[in-house]
Amino acid sequence: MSLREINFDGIVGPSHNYAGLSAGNIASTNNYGSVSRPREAALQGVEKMRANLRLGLAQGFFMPHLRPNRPWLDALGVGAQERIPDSLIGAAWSASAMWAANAATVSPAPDTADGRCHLTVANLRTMHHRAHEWIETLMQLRMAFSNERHFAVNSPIQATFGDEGAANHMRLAPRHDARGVEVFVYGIAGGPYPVRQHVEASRAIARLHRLDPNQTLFVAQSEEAIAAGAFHNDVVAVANEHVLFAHEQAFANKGYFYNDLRRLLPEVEIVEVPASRVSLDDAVSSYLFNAQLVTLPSGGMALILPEEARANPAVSGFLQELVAGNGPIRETIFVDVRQSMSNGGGPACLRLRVVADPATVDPRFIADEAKLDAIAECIARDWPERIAPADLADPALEAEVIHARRMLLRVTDLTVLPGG
Ligand code: SUG
Repeated sequence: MSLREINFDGIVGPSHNYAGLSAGNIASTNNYGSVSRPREAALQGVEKMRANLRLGLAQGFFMPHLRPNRPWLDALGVGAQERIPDSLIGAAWSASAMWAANAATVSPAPDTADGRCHLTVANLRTMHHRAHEWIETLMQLRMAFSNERHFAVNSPIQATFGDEGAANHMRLAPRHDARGVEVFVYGIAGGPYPVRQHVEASRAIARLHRLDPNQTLFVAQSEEAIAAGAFHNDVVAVANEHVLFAHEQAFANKGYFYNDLRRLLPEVEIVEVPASRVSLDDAVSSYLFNAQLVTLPSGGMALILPEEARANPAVSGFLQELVAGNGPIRETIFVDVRQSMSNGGGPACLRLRVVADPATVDPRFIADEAKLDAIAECIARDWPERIAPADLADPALEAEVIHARRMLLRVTDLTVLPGG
């Protein structure tokens, strides 16, 4: 059994659009009403996966969900052929399942009492356009990780407590396949914005995953970070193996947190970015921390960053110094995920990390070059080129996006999913 990190990216669905649905997510709010480019968005995502494969990283993917979500609308009393009420149309059409970091919280096998990798699907209850994702996410995870000798897939935490999955969870370990420290980050207050991760949800997940309480930390996000637009912790911090890369203002009581971390993992390296170098506003607009921090097969670590980070002078100046120094992060790689970024989703939002032996995962969810070629071909042929807000009411567009996704399900042999 060889455990390694596999990044599962959410393929951007054909209904990708800018509906301004996420208060506290500045990009989503600012781009409300813009014309989206679903084909370009999805191809940008495929290119990111392709680049990661070429780095020698293990790559998987999840399917976009059935949108508009007619079964959900049906349960809300909107008949199959009926016009969708304005109050529901954005949520019904949202392609937000692309942000796989919000699909689930994952505790790899070395951390759990039963030696299995545990996944708990996120309820995403705070934003109503995301609160209906978990049903199809659960189906896909139960397929991808159906091998019960190696995986346990839990249904979501009751909606009493908000849970947004891996975006608020970090794991630090000497190596991916060694026992680690799991850090659950939650919100208490966020100025004018809703807090999306509740500590009670995090505690429940830690119990359900049978984590060792002595190896588990619960850390509050700072209110200023949430107020500046860090609606998830992964907008201001990212961890990989023994490295934590974080903004100075990410956490409420960082002194306690860093002390605990150093006690539990003496080899930890904390790379903190001072606010005097990169302000919270620059961190949020550039998504510096929404990078994938990965260990390359050669041993060093690289940050896979959005182009927006290179374009920001304060951030790119900092990054140049970072890789020139003697720290653990040796390389920066920039990717164009602008369509996703315009809704507040950077490279790290688009992926869910699972430490597992790829041979134990359903191969339909594992990427290789040939499969990515076939997926890209389907997207280039069938995904709409653009969607303006008014188009969402068009029955012809509805038929087009349903057809496009069905074609993708055929290409990937996943027609058992809804709408297939
Ligand atoms: O939940 N945006 C997503 C972005 C999620 C980013 N994920 C992580 N940080 N891990 C959100 O706010 C915008 C959709 C719209 O407005 O049309 C949206 O849902």
